[in-house]
Amino acid sequence: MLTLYHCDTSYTSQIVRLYIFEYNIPCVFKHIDLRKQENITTKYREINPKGTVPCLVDEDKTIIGSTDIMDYVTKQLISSIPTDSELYGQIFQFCKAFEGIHDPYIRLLSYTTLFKNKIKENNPKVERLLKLAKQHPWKERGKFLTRIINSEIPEDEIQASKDLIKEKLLEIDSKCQIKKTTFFFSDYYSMADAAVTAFIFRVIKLGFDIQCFPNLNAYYQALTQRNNFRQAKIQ
Ligand SMILES: N[C@@H](CCC(=O)N[C@@H](CS)C(=O)NCC(=O)O)C(=O)O
Repeated sequence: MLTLYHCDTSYTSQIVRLYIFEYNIPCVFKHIDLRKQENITTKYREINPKGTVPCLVDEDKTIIGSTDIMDYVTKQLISSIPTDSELYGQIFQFCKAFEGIHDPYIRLLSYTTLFKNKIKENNPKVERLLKLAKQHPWKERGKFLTRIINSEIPEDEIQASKDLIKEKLLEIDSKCQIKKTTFFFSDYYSMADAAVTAFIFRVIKLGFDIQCFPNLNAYYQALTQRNNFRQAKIQ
């Protein structure tokens, strides 16, 4: 049986949850609360030394990272998807590159707008929070969290993230306009559909208006009507 370590509000966990529910993959879900820094406890670091979610465990195998997890699940359990095709390779590459939008752009905006106060509510002592950030097994992440806690993110960095996300929305809208397939790349629901759905959900939460991207909007609305969107409890 697969075990997915995830967090309810984590964007990359949401991608994997969408995919797992779309294909009814039998899986045990274990919640790691990022607001309480459960991801950097010794216990969780024994599972994933990087201290991130999502992380999939299948008996003696551990897979870290949303695209690699979906790739693993597809190859092990979804026989209807031809994983040796050129199309599958393109989908995989798209999702890998898309991870680079999350980190740093989506992450920076999520922390500066949505999560900062939530983390502080769960950890009222700033000193303790800074200590935890220092203990982060991924040094760069720890430094990033320290900058967030100390409100050290300059406005131009925030603006650059917003500009990059607008560019991505435009690209997705253009692709939705010209595509001849049911889904983003293919006539089957692929990991790219999961990644793009979670991305659009998050950017709406971050205050972006998607009404000015009509093709993207129509594609997104259709995806939110699917059962997996409800089951994956995207929030
Ligand atoms: N590229 C990875 C990113 C994983 C990642 O950064 N996850 C975030 C949540 S969305 C996390 O674990 N953050 C906790 C931390 O870095 O302390 C993926 O796609 O899975």
